[in-house]
Amino acid sequence: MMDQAKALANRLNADDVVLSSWSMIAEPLVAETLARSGYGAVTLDMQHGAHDMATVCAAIVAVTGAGVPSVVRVPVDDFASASRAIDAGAAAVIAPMINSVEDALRFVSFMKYPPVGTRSWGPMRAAELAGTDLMSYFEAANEHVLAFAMIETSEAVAVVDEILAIEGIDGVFIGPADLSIALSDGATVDPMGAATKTVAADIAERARTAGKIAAIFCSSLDHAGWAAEAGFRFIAYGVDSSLLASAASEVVTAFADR
Ligand code: 3PY
Ligand code: MG
Repeated sequence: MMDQAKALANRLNADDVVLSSWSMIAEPLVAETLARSGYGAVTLDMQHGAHDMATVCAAIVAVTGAGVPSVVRVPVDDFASASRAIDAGAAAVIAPMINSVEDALRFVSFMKYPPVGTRSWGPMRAAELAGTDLMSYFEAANEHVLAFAMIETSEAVAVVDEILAIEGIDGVFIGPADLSIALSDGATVDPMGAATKTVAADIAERARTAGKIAAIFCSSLDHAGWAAEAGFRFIAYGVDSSLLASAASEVVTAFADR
């Protein structure tokens, strides 16, 4: 079986745009369906989605079996789950609300083996799914298994260059909804608004200058297209529950209009 962490890292490092779907329904078959629909990755959301570690482990098997990399967004401050997700075979982890250099360093410590971090040994499942032996996994893991720090608060924006400079932070992932709440001081949620886009595009450029990957969550096809133009390379667009709801309502409307 192909090493999906290596495949994802290689694509992103080659400046390829990777479109990820977003799995909130904690059902591995749904994640697998997204993987088989042509997406470049499937992100399993433990922060706002219904996934727990058991469904993440099962979904990683299903998505990997479809030949697609799995990415896991862990809950806030749950760096232990980051280590567990990559032990289970996730190609990358997205950590929400990384608001300081200290938060970022702590995230790295759970994601990377020494000397970069202090990740604990136990990647049997990851090596098995990647079709590699444990020593080869160990030698390549720090390079191929990606750590994305979410930038979605004013505190994070203020120190984004310092976060980008940290060895072991492979990229930054913009959360435009939370960012818009922060930028408006709680006045609105406007993930696709001009103010949010300006700050996000600036961060994408800073990431690229630092040699790191720019990633973002998008809420429409236009938004995703804008993100690709702005230099984002890992673009999450397409939430399973919304995709299902819109397809279902199209059917109901079409039947009513027949
Ligand atoms: C945000 O927009 O705040 C996110 O976290 C996207 O999932
Ligand atoms: Mg958020």
